[in-house]
Amino acid sequence: MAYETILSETTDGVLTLTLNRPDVLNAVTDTMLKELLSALRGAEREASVRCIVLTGAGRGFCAGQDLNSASETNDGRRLSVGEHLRQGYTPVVQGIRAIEKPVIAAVNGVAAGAGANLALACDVRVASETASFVQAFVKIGLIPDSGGTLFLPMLVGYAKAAELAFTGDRIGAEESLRLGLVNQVVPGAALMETAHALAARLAALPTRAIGLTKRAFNRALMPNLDAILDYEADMQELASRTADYTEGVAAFREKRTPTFTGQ
Ligand code: T3D
Repeated sequence: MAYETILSETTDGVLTLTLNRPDVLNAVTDTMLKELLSALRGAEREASVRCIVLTGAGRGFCAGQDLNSASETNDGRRLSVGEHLRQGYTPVVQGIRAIEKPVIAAVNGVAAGAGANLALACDVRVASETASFVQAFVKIGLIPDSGGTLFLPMLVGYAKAAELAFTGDRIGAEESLRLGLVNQVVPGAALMETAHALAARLAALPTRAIGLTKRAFNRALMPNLDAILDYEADMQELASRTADYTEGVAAFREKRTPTFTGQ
């Protein structure tokens, strides 16, 4: 199937989805969210797909929400941030967690905001030496969404999660490995070969058993995921009504340092 914002290719039971807006580090638009969801649902139905790899085109993995694009309903009404999360991001995160096939993030570069948390929603992360993670939300007055309030502390522990979420500091691949955010770090040139080799290996194993294992991990570790995504949307709605959010987004667009007032 041809998409506008992602590339999709299946080889030997492995579906590779490549976020494909490299000029903006694969920042997320509504079209991209719809296409990702459609690709995940297709992969769920298609028995010949037995493992999925998610990666980004160019030098970035994904810069999170496209801060220059507005989200609208079919009748042209502008969506609130909370509504946008519920309609756009939540189904994709739920889709990654619900599909009973392994999903590997091949993190080729910077993963920021919701882009970082889409990577964290995956089962396994292989990172290139140039990969980095940024919980960028705070820099525009927002809270970690797309499951970040669950996945981040689950992977790195609460103290480090709080530090990363509160500061918005960018951490590199080696630090991410040390913290347990990624499974493996490899040279950039070897990233896709390494991710595909792991994917091909998993695709040749008993898919049903792996899927049931994933379902059991979901139950053991993330039984409240739906409620957490819903609560994040509520909190993000509140955050998006602050002056600091308006200032944060304006500063990003104007390429200047924001001045936050705490309001
Ligand atoms: O609205 C809702 O529904 C709420 C949902 C929220 C979910 C979220 O994801 S909120 C968080 C959104 N993302 C960010 O705040 C990250 C913004 N980007 C950055 O902080 C930096 O770009 C990075 C740390 C990711 C990378 O920095 P760097 O120095 O490697 O690259 P750069 O020069 O900043 O970016 C390269 C280009 O991509 C640049 O465009 P230009 O100047 O070459 O024309 C930049 O503007 C563009 N870009 C990067 N991120 C975004 C973006 N354009 C639109 N939206 C972006 N998120």
